[in-house]
Amino acid sequence: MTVTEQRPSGEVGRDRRRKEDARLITGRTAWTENLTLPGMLHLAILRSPMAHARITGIDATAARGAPGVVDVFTGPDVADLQGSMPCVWPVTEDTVLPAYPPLALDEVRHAGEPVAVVAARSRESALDALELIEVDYEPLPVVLDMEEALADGATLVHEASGTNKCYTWILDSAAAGTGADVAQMEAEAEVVVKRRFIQQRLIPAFMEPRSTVVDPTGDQITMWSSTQVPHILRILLSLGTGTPEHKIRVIAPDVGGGFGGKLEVTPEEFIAFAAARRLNKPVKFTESRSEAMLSAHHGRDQIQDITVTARRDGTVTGMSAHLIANMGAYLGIITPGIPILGAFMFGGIYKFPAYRFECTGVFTNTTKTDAYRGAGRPEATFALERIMDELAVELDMDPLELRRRNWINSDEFPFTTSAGLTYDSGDYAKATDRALELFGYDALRQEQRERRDRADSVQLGIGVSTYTEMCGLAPSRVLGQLRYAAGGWESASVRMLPTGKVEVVTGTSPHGQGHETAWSQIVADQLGVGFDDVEVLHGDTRTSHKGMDTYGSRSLAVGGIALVNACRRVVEKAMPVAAHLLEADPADLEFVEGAFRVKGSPGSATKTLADCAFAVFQSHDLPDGVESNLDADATYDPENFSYPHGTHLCAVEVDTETGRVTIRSYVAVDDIGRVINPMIVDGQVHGGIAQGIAQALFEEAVYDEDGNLTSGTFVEYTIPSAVDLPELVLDRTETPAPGHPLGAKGVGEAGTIASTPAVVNAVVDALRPMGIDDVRMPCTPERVWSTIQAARAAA
Ligand code: MCN
Repeated sequence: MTVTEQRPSGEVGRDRRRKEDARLITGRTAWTENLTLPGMLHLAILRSPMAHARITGIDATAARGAPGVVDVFTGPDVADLQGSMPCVWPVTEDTVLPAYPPLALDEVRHAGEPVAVVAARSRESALDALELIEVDYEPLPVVLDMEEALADGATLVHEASGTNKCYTWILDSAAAGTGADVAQMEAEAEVVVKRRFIQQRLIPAFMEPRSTVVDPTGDQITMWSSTQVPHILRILLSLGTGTPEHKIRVIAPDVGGGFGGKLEVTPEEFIAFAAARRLNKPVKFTESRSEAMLSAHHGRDQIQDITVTARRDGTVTGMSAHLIANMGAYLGIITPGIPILGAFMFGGIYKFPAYRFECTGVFTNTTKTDAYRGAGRPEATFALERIMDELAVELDMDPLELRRRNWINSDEFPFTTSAGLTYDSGDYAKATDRALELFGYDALRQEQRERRDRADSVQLGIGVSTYTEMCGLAPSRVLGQLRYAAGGWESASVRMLPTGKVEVVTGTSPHGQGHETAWSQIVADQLGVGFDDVEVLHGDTRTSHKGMDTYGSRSLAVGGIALVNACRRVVEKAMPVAAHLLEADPADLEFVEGAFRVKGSPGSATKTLADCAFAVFQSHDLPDGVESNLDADATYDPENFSYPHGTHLCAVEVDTETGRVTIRSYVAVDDIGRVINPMIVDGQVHGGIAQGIAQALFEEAVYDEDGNLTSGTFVEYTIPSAVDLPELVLDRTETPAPGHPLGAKGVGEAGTIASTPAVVNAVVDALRPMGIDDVRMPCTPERVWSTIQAARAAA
């Protein structure tokens, strides 16, 4: 039998409006917050107003007597029930893993930490009663600055650990045997450029705040949660609370965005789980926007000391990245691992013969950090692309020329970098040439010269970012080497219904990415069924117990292959049935254009999968050994990551009198291999770029000196709206991924990773004649203006 690549209906590669959007956009769906169960109680959480304090007393008498209140409890009240928050990525053998009780026991370590819970008949009653709880805090000194936290004698976030250092993780190409020695390169270098970059702290501002409903009254305890990771949540709830796994069912209904912020197993979920078991009643907890900003994990927050070495002719010889990464007060499920995801990317698309990365994770009295779109890779790409521009200035070269001289050429793949990754494919020149064509690079440079010559108060800057990234998280073997506790495989099940319709159960857990649509397109082509004949089921551990969920732009690169493989198994299973129906030998059949026929005989009788599905349903007359169903499962674990790449170009106008930055044009040419749904991909790139621009120009989480979050609402924490964003010009080149049956690479984070350095490089480029060689993010008008004033004062 021959199963060739199937594209009979040409669904793959076609713009398809997203199936799920009608219900998502109109809100006619079961968001967790919409769920109401009989007898359900509402929870409200009292949070610490202090960044560091001992709890010396809690008096909840008045709250307990308040109208509608059923229960008030604190950490010690549920010490046996609440379990401990897990971290599944201790990156070194000696990573410090402090105890992390969901509800504080006797000390709070960041503002917003949960201290007490009210369960009441309505949310309003629960919130009102919170105000009646008296907590005595004995303030303790706070440590917020990462370098201060690492200094001798620093205030300790966790006294019992004896240190604020969480870990130090090193990747050295000389030691690993993947490249030369950076120290030697630095000693011999003709040019050395060093820079410190600050990755400010960001808040993943998902549209739907987190919400959890727990029903303990059935055979299983059922939790609905607005999460990216229902499968991971189930196993960690089980391990964290000692509840048998088969007695827990987790459902992620439609989820209103996550951006990494819901790649978490949260104290609030554990608290709701404990409350439901304590009260033996269904409970609901939905956070307010302020709670989300204060206590859902934050992202980025690194100090990056970068050194690049080169020869005068522009050949780079070494890259070293020395990081301090803020963990916050506690560890989320993968907090220590976030910088490590970037560790392999500081060399980007360039041939650095020597490479060294060192990161120290540090505890401070702040909200914990964890994944935020790109997780480690935007930070790495930013530092690399910024310092490539600084090196170009040092060498008096055009920044694009420097990149061209050093990038991996298309005939050099597969290419193993000095960081130890093997990039499978790419064509950096092609993407860059296309971007330049769309951007009008030469004309913009000309205009820039003219504005500089006439000392125009509005200067033009041009920013370049040529990137690659490792996504498609998997492979399990590599994750294991990095001490990540779980695997990276993904699963898919295809159920052929008797009438030829198809149900797909995927282990991915979409929260805005449109998997129902893209998976339907893949299945339609693989099985020769209609796009509308496919139903995609996800996010319920009762329907699918096998899944690793959605993050790290992994769903298509890993889950998509599992799906293709499952479809192929369906076809293989149907082959003897079709042969029987066609009265042919199975060895003589082929499956093309969605139907079985005798090989090489177009126009002859055919049987579709629907014919076969009905025949097995009847099972009146099947050959011996043929099962009465065509269902198939597949689990896939790739050998390698997925490596999308591209070139983003940005032109900004900077008003040197006011500091205002306006993006004049933005071109992104991405290469994500073959595209399943161009419309979805454009949406992913748009959203991704918006978030990258947001880091460059708008967003920053700020704490005051006492550890209060002063950017805790959208008034102080500025997320850009559509009017703040430029018209984006998008295009793609297509270098198929060799290891993927459809040739596809991931796209979910690419826009975010590429865009931040493109924008900041443009801002710095505009101000370069003033002697400015860096502007700290976000480049707000105030910060740009202050930088200009400082430069003028120094001149
Ligand atoms: N796709 C495609 N062709 C390709 C690559 C992808 O058609 N060559 C499609 C896929 O079929 C899928 C979508 O693009 O529908 C994204 O695919 P993929 O790159 O596999 O990423 P994931 O589905 O694993 O999504 C995770 C990624 C991440 S890590 C973040 S963060 C993020 C993102 O997706 N968060 C999002 N996009 C988001 N989009 C929305 N609306 N909301 C979020 O929270």
